[in-house]
Amino acid sequence: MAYTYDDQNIFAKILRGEIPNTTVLETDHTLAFRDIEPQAPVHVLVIPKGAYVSYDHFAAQASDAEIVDFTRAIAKICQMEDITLDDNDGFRMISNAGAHGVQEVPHLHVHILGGRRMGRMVQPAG
Ligand code: DGP
Repeated sequence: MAYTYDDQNIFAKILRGEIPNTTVLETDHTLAFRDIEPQAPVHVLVIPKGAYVSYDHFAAQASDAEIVDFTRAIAKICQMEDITLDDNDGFRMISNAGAHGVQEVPHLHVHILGGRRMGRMVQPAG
């Protein structure tokens, strides 16, 4: 099945520099920036620069270089934000996809949340 990517989504506009962001890290294939409505003391969004709508799309079709870059960027961000498990209290990582995942922005993003206990993972449907 083909994935459909809407290049007018807000993160595509951020990647094109049409909308400002507070960048945490930029690499060859990845951009990480602070969420505009943070849900925790640390709330970073990590996105690939490529046109992928969801994690399954990325995992299936991105190049090895993109996948390695994205994954290593997540490690780096956790270190930069002091939420790694080697010396800190950890974090939650979420990637919503589609209607059931309640994804608002249709460009793959991973939320990295930390700095407080996150509570139960899944809330009642809303
Ligand atoms: P999701 O429901 O997983 O698609 O989350 C989308 C997130 O994107 C949500 O936490 C708010 C954030 N967001 C939406 N618009 C902007 C924006 O213009 N800038 C930034 N930094 N974050 C945004």
